[in-house]
Amino acid sequence: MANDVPPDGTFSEKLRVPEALTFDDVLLRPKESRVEPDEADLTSRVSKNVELPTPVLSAAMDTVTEADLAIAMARHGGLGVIHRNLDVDEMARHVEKVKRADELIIRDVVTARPEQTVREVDELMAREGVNGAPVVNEDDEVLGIISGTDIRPYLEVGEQDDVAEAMTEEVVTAREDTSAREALELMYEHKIERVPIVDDDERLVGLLTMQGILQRREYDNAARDEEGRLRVGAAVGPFETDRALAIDEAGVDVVFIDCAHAHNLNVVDGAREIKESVDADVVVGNIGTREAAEDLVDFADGLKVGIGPGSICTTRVVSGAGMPQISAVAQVADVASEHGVPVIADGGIRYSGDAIKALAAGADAVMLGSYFAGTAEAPGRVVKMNGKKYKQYRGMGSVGAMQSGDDENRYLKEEPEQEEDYVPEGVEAATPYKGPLRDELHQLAGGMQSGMGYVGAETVPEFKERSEFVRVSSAGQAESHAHDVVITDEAPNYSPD
Ligand code: RVP
Repeated sequence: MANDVPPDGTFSEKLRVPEALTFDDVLLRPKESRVEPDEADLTSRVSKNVELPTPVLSAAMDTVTEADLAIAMARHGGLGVIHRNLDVDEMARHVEKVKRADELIIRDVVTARPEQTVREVDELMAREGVNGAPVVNEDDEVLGIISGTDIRPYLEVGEQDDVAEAMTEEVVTAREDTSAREALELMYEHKIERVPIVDDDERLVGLLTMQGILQRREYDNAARDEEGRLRVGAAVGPFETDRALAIDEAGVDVVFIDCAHAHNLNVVDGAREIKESVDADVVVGNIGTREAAEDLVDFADGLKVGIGPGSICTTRVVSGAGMPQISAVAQVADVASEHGVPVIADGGIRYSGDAIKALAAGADAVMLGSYFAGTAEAPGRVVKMNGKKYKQYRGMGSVGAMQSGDDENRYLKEEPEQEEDYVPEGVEAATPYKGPLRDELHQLAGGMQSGMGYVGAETVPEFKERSEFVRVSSAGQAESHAHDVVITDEAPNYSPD
């Protein structure tokens, strides 16, 4: 009855609901600035002990992050998070591959024995992808070094001589504390390309190569650990302590507890147990509310935010639950920042502008899936449709991803007997092929720096402090995009939805 209608028009207390906002609802308010965008420093933390030059993460999805993409991400300042649709040993190998990719001192050295034949060593080096190997005895003492140049003349004349015959006996070695510069000087002086590293008993403990040193120089903005190795993250289910221990042992920098709803209290217990078992930092997610943050800040090294914003995610329509991403990030960050716990905004980021808005809302770093799934380094084949190149991209809660994973999949309710039994919360899709990751990350970081320039902030903490939002109407949103024109040449950082 009309008399029951309260003055503000709501019919029920239940409908007095808070508003929640997402990326397109807000813009950064431009402010007085002397900051040139290329001077803006994006350095920020993803977890209590891990800082990145570019606070951007690639999603733990089976069409996004394996070792190759994680290597490229870390070389350009970000962090790849290896997905967990892999068996534990294989996953540990992906982590090790990243950690070993740019090692200054190679620890896992390919060696030869003096009694091996030249042909055997040639085959060994081809298999391992190296062009030289220290020759050691059974006590690992260095006797010589053999390279492709030593071997080739023997192979030409079809000789089967042993390595002792072909190797260079005068080996220039160095100690563990040799710097890259000293090693280069040694190599220059002796016209060599590799220097075995030996301990006080002259036993081989590693190898420095010219290629390794030069490669390191090329990536001067890389995300590295204290020993100079590339950083890497990897995902585990909330009850997968064994997987967590295996990747921790393999040297992972950050373990990501990967769950669709980390405010499930059983998940909180599982995550706490994993945190107590590993040395690496532990980031817990995903969450989307203040209360969830309150229940996790006492042990988590980082919190990951996103309930339903992902491009391939149908959680909100399937379950009816979710939280628009800017509001979710802001709520979690309010709590987390008081406890010094970094926040990662995960999902829904289409443009660099979205990424920097996430930081303005309080995130310390951002995670993206679709943005990187089309890069050359992402797993999967390039396919051609209507003359255009695409790569597969699918939600980890899609039927396909659930079928190829184990029963710890974050979206799986119970082990299904047939395809129709799955209740997916994600779709399988394709995304345009984009070429090398480097160019994508460059556009993303460059756009984020522009945002810092408009707000007048030189560092991320300053940006978070200074930035303010304005609310945008739907007319304002339309005005933001290219409009009333026909785009003739696609920009590298913009394509209309
Ligand atoms: P986007 O960058 O918008 O493609 O979103 C990627 C994020 O989506 C992931 O990091 C993850 O949190 C979420 N995701 C992954 N699979 C699914 C799903 O199937 N629902 N959602």
